[in-house]
Amino acid sequence: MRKAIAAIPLTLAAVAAALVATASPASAHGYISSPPSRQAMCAQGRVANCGQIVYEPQSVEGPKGLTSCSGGNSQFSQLDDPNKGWPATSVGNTVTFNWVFTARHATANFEYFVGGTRIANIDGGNQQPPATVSHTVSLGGRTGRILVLARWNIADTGNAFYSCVDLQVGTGGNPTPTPTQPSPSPTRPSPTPTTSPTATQPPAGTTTWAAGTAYKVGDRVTYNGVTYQCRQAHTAIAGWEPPNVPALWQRV
Ligand SMILES: [Cu+2]
Repeated sequence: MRKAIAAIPLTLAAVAAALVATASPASAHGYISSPPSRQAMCAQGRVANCGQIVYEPQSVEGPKGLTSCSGGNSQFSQLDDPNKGWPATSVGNTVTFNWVFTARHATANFEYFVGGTRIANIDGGNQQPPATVSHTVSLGGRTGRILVLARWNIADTGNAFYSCVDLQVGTGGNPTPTPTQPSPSPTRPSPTPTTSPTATQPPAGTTTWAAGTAYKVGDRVTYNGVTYQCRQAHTAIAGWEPPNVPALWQRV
């Protein structure tokens, strides 16, 4: 009897710890959604056995100045593994990188690197970024397979968010991948499929928002009786409910 009573506080402590662990990271930060970064490939199920990153592709946060795809986080070390069969997106000599922000932190700048050389530096003015951000970056005539490391440097902390993007440049590849932006859409031959093998596909028409669903640009959902339209292709996770993430959902 005494033992049973003593066990109760332990159980409560475990529940509380679990709540803290799951509640904190899911709704903050940001990452490159297209061309798909390594964490996006993992979150979409296009690369398997990625570990924890599938639940929080936006959370690759580490001290500024690192050059690793994991941002120095051992729990995300799979992102540093060059032998994981990362799909490379075919692009031309310029690429438009699209960021998803689940928290719009005041921004010092965005930096892009290839092989230790900085190829772009975009000032953030120490301001909150808008709901969606796209950067068109020249690859400087590089060809073949490259790895781009992007750093989102936060203005008011010592930290940055890291995204690595595998690209196949030139050599008859496709032009810059379809930007997943709502803004002026030039006519294009066929939209890039953003399907993934593991995520659930939403049925046609307006559906109720659900975590674990792969949404594409233009999909419509309802959440708490309000209708939203998808602005950037993504796989939904808890914490990314439409009212929380204007980068992903526009109220209609
Ligand atoms: Cu954050």
